[in-house]
Amino acid sequence: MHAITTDEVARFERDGFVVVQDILDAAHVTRVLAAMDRVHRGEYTLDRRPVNLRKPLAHLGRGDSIRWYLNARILDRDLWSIATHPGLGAMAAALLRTPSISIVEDQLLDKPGPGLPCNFHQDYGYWLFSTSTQMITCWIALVDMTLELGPLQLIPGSHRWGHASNPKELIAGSEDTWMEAVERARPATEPAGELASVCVRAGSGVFLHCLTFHGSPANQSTNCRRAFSLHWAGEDCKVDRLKLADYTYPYFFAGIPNGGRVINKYMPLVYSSRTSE
Ligand SMILES: O=C(O)CCC(=O)C(=O)O
Repeated sequence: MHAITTDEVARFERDGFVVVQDILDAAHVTRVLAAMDRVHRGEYTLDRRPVNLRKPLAHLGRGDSIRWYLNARILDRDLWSIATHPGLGAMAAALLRTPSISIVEDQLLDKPGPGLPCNFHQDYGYWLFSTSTQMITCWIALVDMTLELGPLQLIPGSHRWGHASNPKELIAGSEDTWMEAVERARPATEPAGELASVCVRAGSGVFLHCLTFHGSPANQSTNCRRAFSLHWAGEDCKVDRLKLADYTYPYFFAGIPNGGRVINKYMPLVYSSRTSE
C-alpha cells in the first residue's frame, strides 16, 4: 500500500487535501462495488449492530441525488476489513501527523445520473461530537471519474477558514444553493478561485482535512457515479457527549466516557505507530 511522502504531507497542509493514486487496487475496488450492491439489496454478511436495532439500512438523500449509506462497514465483512485496514489508517495518520488513528465513519456514495449536485460543506460540521478538528476523510473513486459524472470538488486552502455552519441542504443540492455555506464562510480577503476536481481512475482518490470545503456538481451522464469514503479521528479528538444528542447513530458511542477518545467496537483504533497498542 502507498506510503505517504513528506511532499504529500506538505501539499495536504498547504491545500487542505492531497490526491493519491491507486489507494485501492482493482481487486479491492471490485470488492467494495460488490459490497455496495449487497448493501443496496439489504444483504448483510456480518451485522454488528445490537439485535434490537437490526433493520434495513436506509440511505440518506433522495433517488435523484446521492444515495448516501452511512457506516455500512458494520453490516458487511468486506467493508469492515477495508475500512479498518491499517495501511489506509497509516496514510491518514501520516497526513494528520498523529501517532494513532481510529475509523469513525464510512460512506457508500451512489450517485445516479442525471441528478442533482451535492452542496459544498465541511465534514467537521457533521462531527461536532469531536473536541478537535484532527479528522480526515479519504474519498475513493470506484469508477473512472470524469467531470460529466460529477466528481468530488474542493476549494484549495479553505481548511484555514475555520469552522462554519452547515449548508441548509446537503445532499439534494441545486445551482442556487451549491456554494451557500462557502459564501457565508469565505473571508473577505479570499477571492473565489479555481475548484480542484478529483477526476481520477477507479481506486484513486483524495485525502481531505475535515475543514476543507468540498461538494460535487450534478452527474450529467446517464451512468451511475460510485464512490466510497472513509473518515478517521486522530489522538487529539475526544468525545463531547453533550453534542451526541442529534447524531444519527448515538449507540455508536457506547462505552466512550465524556472526554474519552473516539474508540470503541464500532470505531476501532486501526493504526498506531506505538507497537504496544
Ligand atoms: O461524493 C460526493 O459527492 C460527496 C461526498 C462527501 O462529501 C464526503 O464523502 O464527505
